[in-house]
Amino acid sequence: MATVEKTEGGELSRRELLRAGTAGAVGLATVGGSVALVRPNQADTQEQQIVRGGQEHVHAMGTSGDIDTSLYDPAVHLESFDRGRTSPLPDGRTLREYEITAVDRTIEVAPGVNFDAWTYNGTVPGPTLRCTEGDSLRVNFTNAGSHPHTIHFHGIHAGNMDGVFEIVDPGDTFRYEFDALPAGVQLYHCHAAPLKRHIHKGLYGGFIIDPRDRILEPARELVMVMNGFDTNYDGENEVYAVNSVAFHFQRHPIQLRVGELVRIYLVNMTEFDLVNSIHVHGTFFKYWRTGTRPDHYDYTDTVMLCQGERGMIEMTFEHPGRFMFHAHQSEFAELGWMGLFEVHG
Ligand SMILES: [Cu+2]
Repeated sequence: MATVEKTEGGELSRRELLRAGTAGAVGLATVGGSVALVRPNQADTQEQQIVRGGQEHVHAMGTSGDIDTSLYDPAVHLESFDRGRTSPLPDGRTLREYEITAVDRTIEVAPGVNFDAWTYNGTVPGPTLRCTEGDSLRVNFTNAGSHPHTIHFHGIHAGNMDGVFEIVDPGDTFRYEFDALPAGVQLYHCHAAPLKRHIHKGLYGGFIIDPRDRILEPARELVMVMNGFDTNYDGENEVYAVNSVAFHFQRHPIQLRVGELVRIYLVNMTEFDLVNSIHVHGTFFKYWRTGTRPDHYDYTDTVMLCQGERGMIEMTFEHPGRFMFHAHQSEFAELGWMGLFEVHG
């Protein structure tokens, strides 16, 4: 059994986590006792991060135990879409109304690893908003958090609906109104300064605008938001994941059938690292960058996305078995960005 070293002051760095990995424990597993992760400035006790240790079994790669999924389940987020409250408009279009509240919440980013997040509606990522191209959207935003926030939507809209200059202070509200344009895989995130911190704390989510004039083939639809967490506030991520929880889809493989069409809405919200990536084993996929041009796709098994970049994947598996999907940056994979498809014949 490997042990995880601590630096002076009790911090556990990402490099140490990786070194622990190469010694046999890999990734985020902690062995025996408890290891406190605290930011360099220990005066800010609100943001102390604690790793609860314990006498836990260590796997070859991954984490031991499981998270409490009663507050947030990455597998539920994977297939959940918030389509808002709809009502018809006189011009024949649809009005779609969403309620978004920013709240501070401690989330579990790996079994026993807590992170003091800032969230939209209590989860990281926030809800995946979904609408149809041309819909009239109304987003009622309440800031119930401890810091000023906004919602900045990627899309085509008026300057005063851009969620940059209209800072919403704690206790205040703001209504964003704009039309859903253009069709594709979009995203939203807080745009209050310092931007890097507000995004990294968890204020982001997927925003899917379905095309109006063409129906996508029926498919198993999955939302994967690639993200990372700087649990000791040293300016780099200690934990990587899709949908926030390290190795979650390795512990709980995504169940598929041979020949089943799978469509992944992929969004990269990783801070601190310029690019992230996804590699799928055992098959190749079509990839539409931003999902905006149906006539233009790549056929590959690996794509890389810059911060804020997103796209749409479609694929099927021709063979049954267990197939990994993960960042092709091996370091990210070993720190949690690793999952499995379990394909049944
Ligand atoms: Cu913010």
